[in-house]
Amino acid sequence: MQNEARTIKVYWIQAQAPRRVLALVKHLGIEAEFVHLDLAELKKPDYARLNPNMKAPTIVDGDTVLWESNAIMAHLCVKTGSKMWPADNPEEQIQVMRWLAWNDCHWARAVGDFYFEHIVKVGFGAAPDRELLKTKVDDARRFGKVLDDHLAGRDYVACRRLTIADFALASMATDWREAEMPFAEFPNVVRWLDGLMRIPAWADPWPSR
Ligand SMILES: N[C@@H](CCC(=O)N[C@@H](CS)C(=O)NCC(=O)O)C(=O)O
Repeated sequence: MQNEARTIKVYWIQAQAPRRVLALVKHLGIEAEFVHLDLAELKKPDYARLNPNMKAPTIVDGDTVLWESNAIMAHLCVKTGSKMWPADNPEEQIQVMRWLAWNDCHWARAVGDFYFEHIVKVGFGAAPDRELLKTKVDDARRFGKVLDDHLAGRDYVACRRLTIADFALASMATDWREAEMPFAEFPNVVRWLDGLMRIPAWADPWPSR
């Protein structure tokens, strides 16, 4: 799998999970063909054969068809030898996996409604439901504090360097100000998110359509 020259296909929509993969492809300088889909195209049989969840992202890399953005990011790192997924270091893998799991079980759920109401819905021209979000503030603060405490004295969430865990955790929280996530009280979270935005591929991951 290492360093093969074939061009991968990346199926994407403009949303947080594809953002991780698109940013990584750009950051690692991987040659890729980008296939933009609309929401209706996600549900068509041709795409459902690649990704039965009918969601994005999906990649096709030779005979490998892969969905789930975190698995795709790990695959791309293995392919290019990037230490953003520490394939040859089990101790570091455990660190990265801890944060990927925490993201899926806690963080994404805590910030997801803010992201959905302010970024996704507003993107479709609908108004955010701020009454609903009032009920989500406690969880956002609870897990925001966990992350803030962890990031004290750290620039990245795992392994003291940029890993796929940073891209996974940041993908819904990047636009936290616009999404009115209650993170102004968490200086380490803000410093980390602002720091990621200085990575060109993270700040602007979107291919031209
Ligand atoms: N856990 C999946 C999430 C995939 C997912 O939910 N993708 C969303 C965009 S962030 C999507 O395709 N939404 C369109 C839809 O559900 O119709 C991953 O990380 O790849």
